Amino acid sequence: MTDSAIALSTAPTQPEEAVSTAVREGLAAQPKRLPPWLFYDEAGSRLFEQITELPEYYLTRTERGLLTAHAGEMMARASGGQRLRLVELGAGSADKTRLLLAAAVKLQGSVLYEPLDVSSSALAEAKARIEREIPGVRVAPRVMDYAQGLDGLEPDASGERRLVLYIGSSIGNFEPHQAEQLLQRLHAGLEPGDGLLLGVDLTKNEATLLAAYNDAAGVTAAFNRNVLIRLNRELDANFDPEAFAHRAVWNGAESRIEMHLESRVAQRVRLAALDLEVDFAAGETIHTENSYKYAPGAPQAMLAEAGFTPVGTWTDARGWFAVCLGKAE
Ligand code: AVJ
Repeated sequence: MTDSAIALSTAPTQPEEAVSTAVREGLAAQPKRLPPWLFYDEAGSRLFEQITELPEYYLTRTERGLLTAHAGEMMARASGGQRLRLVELGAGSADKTRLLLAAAVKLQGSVLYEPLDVSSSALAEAKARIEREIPGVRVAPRVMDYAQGLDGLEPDASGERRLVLYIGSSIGNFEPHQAEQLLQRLHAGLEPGDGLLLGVDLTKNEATLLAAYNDAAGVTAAFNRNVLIRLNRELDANFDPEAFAHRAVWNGAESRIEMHLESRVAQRVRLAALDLEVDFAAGETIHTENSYKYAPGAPQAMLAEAGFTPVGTWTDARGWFAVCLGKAE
């Protein structure tokens, strides 16, 4: 091995620019904050998968129940008799998506699935697994950030209708005005007859909401603190994760669950890669996530506001979660 090869292989990896910028801004803000997308490094993605299986975390289970019961009807209504292709925003592990893909194959024999994600490794895994497990599905992954809309998608020359899947209540991480803007951008990238299938968590009794984000096994607490472990690794920081308490609270005025990390003591943390020192007072918090919960009827109103005609809503018997279909005009 040459000297330069050794130098290259041992050089500290550059922190990703988006991470540095978000952390620098967020920890300088008052109150301090970090964006929720920082949760999803490899360990965080695994912890999130564990969250989805917790007894208290009703979201995934409830949405999966809706898709299990109604995927056929959802696909039929979206197709309106024409062939569909499915585009998924932030596909991740694409676990619940299989129910929709299987329904599309049943309806039309085969289907093209275009998962969009910023992680090329997650996409490659999803492609291999889905093509192996659901015959009739062809997967065409796109590495892209959908936050700015669907501009990266080439126009569809096949004559198929696009159905955009935005499930999992991911939209709940956005401020309502940002959510509205995202739906408008999606609408602008679609043709008349195309659709959007949106999964949204609904308002419900406070105890149920609080339990879902304060699970007894402490997985959500570990998920929240994992962001500090990520900063230790990627920004050469010296956070003591156990010196921060997990807090999840219901903010009724804003209709959202908030997650925070609360400094148990007065402490100074150094982030060497940013050449930054940050002081925390005892009890001071870092706001790490908002998870908005929508009132019944609000998802359909939001779709309509963005230019979609709401043509179907599926909810569970308790009214805890909604999957809504909007059609672009
Ligand atoms: C992936 C944004 C839907 O808000 O419930 C789970 C993330 N945070 N537990 C949610 C999350 C804490 C989740 N979303």
